Amino acid sequence: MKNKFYVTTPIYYPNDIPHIGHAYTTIIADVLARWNKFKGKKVFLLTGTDEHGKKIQAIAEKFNKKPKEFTDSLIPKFKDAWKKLNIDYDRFIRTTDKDHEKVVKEILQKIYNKGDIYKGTYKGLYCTGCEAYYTDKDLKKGYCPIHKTKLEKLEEDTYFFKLSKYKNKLIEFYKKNPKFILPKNKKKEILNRLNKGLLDLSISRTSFDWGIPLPFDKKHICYVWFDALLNYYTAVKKNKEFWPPDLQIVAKDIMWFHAVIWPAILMSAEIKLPESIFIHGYWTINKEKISKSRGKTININELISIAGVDSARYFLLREIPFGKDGDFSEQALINRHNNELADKLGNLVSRVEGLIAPLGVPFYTEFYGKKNSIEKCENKLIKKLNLKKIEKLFENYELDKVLNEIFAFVDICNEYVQNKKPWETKNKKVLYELKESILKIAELLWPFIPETSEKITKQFSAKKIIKSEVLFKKII
Ligand code: ME8
Repeated sequence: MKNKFYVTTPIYYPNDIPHIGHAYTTIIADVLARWNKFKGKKVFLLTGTDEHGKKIQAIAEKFNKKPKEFTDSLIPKFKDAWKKLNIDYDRFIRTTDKDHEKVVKEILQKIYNKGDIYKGTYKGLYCTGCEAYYTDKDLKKGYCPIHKTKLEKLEEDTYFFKLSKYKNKLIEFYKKNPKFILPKNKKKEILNRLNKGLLDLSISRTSFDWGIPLPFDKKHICYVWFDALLNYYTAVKKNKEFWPPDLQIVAKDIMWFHAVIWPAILMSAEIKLPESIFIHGYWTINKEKISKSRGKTININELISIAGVDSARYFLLREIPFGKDGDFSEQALINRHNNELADKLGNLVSRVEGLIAPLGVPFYTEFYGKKNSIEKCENKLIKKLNLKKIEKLFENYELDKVLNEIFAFVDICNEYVQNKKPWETKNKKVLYELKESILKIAELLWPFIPETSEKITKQFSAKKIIKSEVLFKKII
């Protein structure tokens, strides 16, 4: 089935409530899902939580709870956040879901049977924050390159997945599928690291028990990343027509797992690989890494309380080019809310509404009521909208540029009102052109700001347009 779009977010660790970083990835997925839905495709949007492993076990212990009891208490926070942000997901998967456990065991057994898993011992440095082993050369000044924390020396019996066997196959795959790792600079980074060598991957633990036991050796618990990555496969196992994922969105912190380990597991399990892994940048807050312990974090309720849901969605996608890092500040969000959503879009809608409202139903009848009346009426204004360009930008996931393009057209419409002065000329044709253009703008903005878009569409498709409340109140 080509007419489908399967898009995924990472499954987040429910060790805390979600923040703007998680919101960013999830909103991108939602925007692209909505766009593809609008284009008539069958869409599946997956998100969820990654609940096994040492990190979750440790935090649950801190709260005197069983791991599952602890994660159960956090799941509503994620679901509530996505609901408030209007994320229209098709499944919220939890790695503790029964069907997922079954899939993980099946795949492990399959790979084991074909000889891609063997037993050995592992000595190494482990970061629980990353749930990953590091070698000396990965470290930054002796500390974890991501968390900047000290690493634990671990030595344990473990099963290894023959990851090294797939090094050349992966390189070959990237060459044949230039869109597999996006953007290009990230592909370069991955290739550089891959060319330095690829070690086999330790995929089981015996030092704790919170996870899925290996089907061929129950004393061993499956490594959390091996378990987690397979969620993307579990989620659509019953809707096979969606496989493989068309787009998997992650940030650079976990690109290695998604661009190297994940496709190698799929190659070993003889499952078709995803089309594209898109690696986006990192948000900082006032130039600092998001960190709860240092008070540098913004949760979803705080984000929405600044200027509303649509302004938050708009800001996150508009502020930074897709793939680049960005800095979050409340003032920057307020500026975009005031200067772009209120002054440009809100102003256009309210002016045109105000001009059409006094005309009542006769305006509608003139342009829409009679047979063929619309065809007779050429819309010169709407022709200035470059739809082809917008489609192309959507295809390349350049969402900030899509918004740029739509807002350039909003500017054109505002200038049109200014220049044509329909309040003086009483030219209804101009109003018709504006009305149709506004409906088109609303349609194109639906993936980004669905609530506002639906309000505009409802208002401007009515037979009798009436003056309604302002869409975006300015924040002073
Ligand atoms: O890594 N800027 O979960 P996680 C942008 N469970 N995006 C950010 C961000 C930031 N500052 N902080 C987080 C895990 N993200 C694993 C994933 S998938 C099989 C397992 C987003 O809760 C971004 O998408 O640490 C990043 O990749 C993800 O949250 C990490 O979420």
